[in-house]
Amino acid sequence: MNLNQKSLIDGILEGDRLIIGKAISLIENGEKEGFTLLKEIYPLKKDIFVLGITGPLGVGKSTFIDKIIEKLTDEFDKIGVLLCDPSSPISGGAFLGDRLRLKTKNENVFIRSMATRTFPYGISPSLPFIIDLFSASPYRNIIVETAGIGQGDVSIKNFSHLTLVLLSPLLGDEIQFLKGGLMEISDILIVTKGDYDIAEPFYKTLKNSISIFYNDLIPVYMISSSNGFGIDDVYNEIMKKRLDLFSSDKYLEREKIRRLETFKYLLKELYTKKMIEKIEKEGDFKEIEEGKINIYQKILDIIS
Ligand SMILES: Nc1nc2c(ncn2[C@@H]2O[C@H](COP(=O)(O)OP(=O)(O)O)[C@@H](O)[C@H]2O)c(=O)[nH]1
Ligand SMILES: [Mg+2]
Repeated sequence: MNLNQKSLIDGILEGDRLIIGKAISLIENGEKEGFTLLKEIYPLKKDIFVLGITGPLGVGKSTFIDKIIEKLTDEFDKIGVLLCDPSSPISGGAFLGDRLRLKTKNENVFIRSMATRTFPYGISPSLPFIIDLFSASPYRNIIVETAGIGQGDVSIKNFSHLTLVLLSPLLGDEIQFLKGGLMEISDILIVTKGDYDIAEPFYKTLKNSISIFYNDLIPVYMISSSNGFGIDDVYNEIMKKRLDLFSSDKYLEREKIRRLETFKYLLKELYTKKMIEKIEKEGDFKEIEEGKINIYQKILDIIS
């Protein structure tokens, strides 16, 4: 470990915001230095709590987070917020609009927006590694907002300890929700924009469906981030479930999943990338283009 790395690690352990920001950039850029850093801090990790917040674009995720941060900062010393912002499919650039919704100026809240780039999932490509980074820092109560761009968002379940699914009465989400596998991942269901008249019947129908199909196993709430309705109830439910996690085997079970999924994710993201680069370097791409290589033979050679 060189001096530079040592000061990075010390900065992360101490919660130095500038250094954590720098470390995130190293990881996001896929630089080897970032992964060397992760290797060094892996043994220094402590228990982390990741609250995943998902639901379609525009449902009110960021606005809800803004409300819930106020309460979380009363309870916990430091809060990390990771926003997976949808990237524009045309320009490839991120809107980074989520950041604008979060108004907190609290020094103990670390907020980072991360573009999803052209990544097919609703999470940013480096999110699982950044969660590991945070677990060595004092920011060990983390909120993650997914991009809300499609079915890929459900992958958040693999990396969070508690998953909140938000649905808006305005988007006709019920069908989308039933189709998209969101039901399977939700620990708490939240109907947003409760200040609209149509919210109440939507909420009742949803609650009814949950009681029929899921035996009331998933709690359902209605909130309004505009007038504050229901926010306290959701907060109390989160805290209740958090306590339940830590006082049972459930936390360890979720951690087992998170560790393994993070490793598989590393393989998918980095190993595949390296393999493609290697094959390209060897000049095989040209021959593949020209039909000189039997691609199925090539794959058999690689995997055997
Ligand atoms: N009326 C009303 N509008 C809301 C509420 N929550 C969010 N919004 C609005 O819905 C839009 C999308 O909210 P945003 O939090 O960015 O959604 P996200 O894409 O899920 O993060 C914004 O214009 C918000 O002001 C709410 O409780 N009531
Ligand atoms: Mg948002």
